[in-house]
Amino acid sequence: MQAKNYFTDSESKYCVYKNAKAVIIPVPYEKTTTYIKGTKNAPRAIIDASKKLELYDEELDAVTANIGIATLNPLKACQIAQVMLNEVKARCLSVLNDGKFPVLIGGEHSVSLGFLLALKEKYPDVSVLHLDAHADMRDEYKGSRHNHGCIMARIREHSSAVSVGIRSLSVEEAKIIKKNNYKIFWAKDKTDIGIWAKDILAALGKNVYITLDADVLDPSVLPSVGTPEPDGLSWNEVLKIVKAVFKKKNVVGFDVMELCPSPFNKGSDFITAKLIYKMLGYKFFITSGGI
Ligand SMILES: [Mn+2]
Repeated sequence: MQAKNYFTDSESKYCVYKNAKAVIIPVPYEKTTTYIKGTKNAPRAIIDASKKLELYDEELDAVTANIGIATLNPLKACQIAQVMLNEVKARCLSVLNDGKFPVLIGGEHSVSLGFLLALKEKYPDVSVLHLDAHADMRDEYKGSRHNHGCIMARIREHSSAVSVGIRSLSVEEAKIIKKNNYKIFWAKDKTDIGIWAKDILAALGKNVYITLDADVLDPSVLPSVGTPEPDGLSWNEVLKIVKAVFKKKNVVGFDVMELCPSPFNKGSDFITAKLIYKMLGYKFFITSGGI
């Protein structure tokens, strides 16, 4: 199950599954993307780029890799959504049952439902922090309820969720959000990120799953995504939000989805790898205190 090609280029003793506190679960699944294709290549690109990361984190004064970060073999992509979801759920659950912290890397966003269902077995009250340019609230899209544009509609059937950075949606999605009074932090309303972070914390429960679509970041920071949208969050804004959540909540798992690697912008792969590494650092090296 453990991959030979693993996240970071840390000494191999830290990457052995039995010693690892965190486990990377690569899911190179892509079936329903609609604009630029290629997110199935993201897990490989992220892992390749991660080997060039500096392992010392100057913000945390720590070498995050020393917690032990194992990497599983990429999940075999199957084109039947329900089978894929079941496999993602089973793999995430086995990592959770081993007492380790799961990090899923996609692949398209639709498989996050399998991760949520695994987390719910352990943490029935888990709430979801969703960072994304898109609302992803279509009940069905292009004939499938498991289209990547439906993921938050599926997730909200099981858990409460807070969506942050949203700046692209259909009129039907806007109606659903208004009707149900869903908590959305619109990109257009972003002013003071510290105030946002406090409001986001207030809207989340104790146990939190973070699902992050790479397109939440502004395309000037991270252009290689399938459906880029202007006026996204900066690197620092995303870090400030997730840091506050890691500090104040029990984050029980996270995913980073929808990077769409481009041969013309390898930097996006590296920045995504660094984001994952920063989030792992926050999980294991920051303690509760003020924000
Ligand atoms: Mn998106």
